[in-house]
Amino acid sequence: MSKIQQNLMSLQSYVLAEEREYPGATGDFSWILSAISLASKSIGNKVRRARIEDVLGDMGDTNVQGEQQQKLDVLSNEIIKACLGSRANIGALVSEEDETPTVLRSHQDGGRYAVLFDPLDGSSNLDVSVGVGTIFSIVRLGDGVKGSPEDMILNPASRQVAAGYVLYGSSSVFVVTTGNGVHMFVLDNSIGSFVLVKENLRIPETNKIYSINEAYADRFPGGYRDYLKWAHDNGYTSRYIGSMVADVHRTLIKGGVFIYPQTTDRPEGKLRYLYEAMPMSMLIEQAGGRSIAAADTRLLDVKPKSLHERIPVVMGSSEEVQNVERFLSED
Ligand code: P6P
Repeated sequence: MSKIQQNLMSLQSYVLAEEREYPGATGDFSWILSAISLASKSIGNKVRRARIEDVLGDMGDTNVQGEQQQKLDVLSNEIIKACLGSRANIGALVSEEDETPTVLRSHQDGGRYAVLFDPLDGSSNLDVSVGVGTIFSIVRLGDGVKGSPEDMILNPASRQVAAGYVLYGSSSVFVVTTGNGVHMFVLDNSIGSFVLVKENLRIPETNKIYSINEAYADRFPGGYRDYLKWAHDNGYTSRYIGSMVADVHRTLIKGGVFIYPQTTDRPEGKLRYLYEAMPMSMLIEQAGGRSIAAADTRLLDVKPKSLHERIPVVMGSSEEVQNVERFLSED
């Protein structure tokens, strides 16, 4: 791959080149990722022109999460579903914005994958131009699994086979893994393509940065409070943007730990398992980091029980996650 790497390598050609290394590969991933890439270019444009096209602000409606829907949440959701809907190997779409899955085709009719996504994570930050993003997970539906799309997606035979996000920040950054390392692409607007900027990205083993909303500290379980006290006494710095994609991207690039714990008023935590924590955990692990939901509990080992369930998150550099875990296990 290193020879190819020296040339201009687009996301599409990279995934196709990677698939050619697997004789049995069917091109499924490139077909789905190209739809996500197309959708993200369109969403990125909307985000950048939000103030000009007056699509900021809320819809005056709430989503299944009970959260105020932003106009761009709805717009982004429609864009992704329109782009993915035409891919013949997708059986179902699960969106943070929709209570039930969008069923496209049965397993028998070729629907071998489900795509789970948060169309515009962090959208409440849009009106202050903070980085927001799209998070996605590609789940291969278990062969022969029967039942509703929810049953099929939650069936243990179904498994996450690819994950990624697009961060609409100072540039549009597409970070993806298909289980063979983490690769980063940046949108080159002059050619309209995501071009490879980093192959096999590795998260730094350690860095004294923690990312958590300390305003809720009084409501965290004691182990988190003890960890924060230790971090304060050991020269850590705090970085918190309040947009998961931006906070996790910084953690992936610079190292450190991103934490969203359970609290007394949110006993399961705030972040959604299937289309936020699960894809981000696959990326962090593929980059050499760790992701846990509690002490001695690898997040990806937690069996999801419902599509919109929430889960506590501690993810980042392996050493930094271990520092948090030490205090959680004493809890
Ligand atoms: P808080 C954005 O609303 C989001 O879902 C994530 O992107 C982000 O990490 C989290 O919520 C921020 O939550 O409670 O700190 O505002």
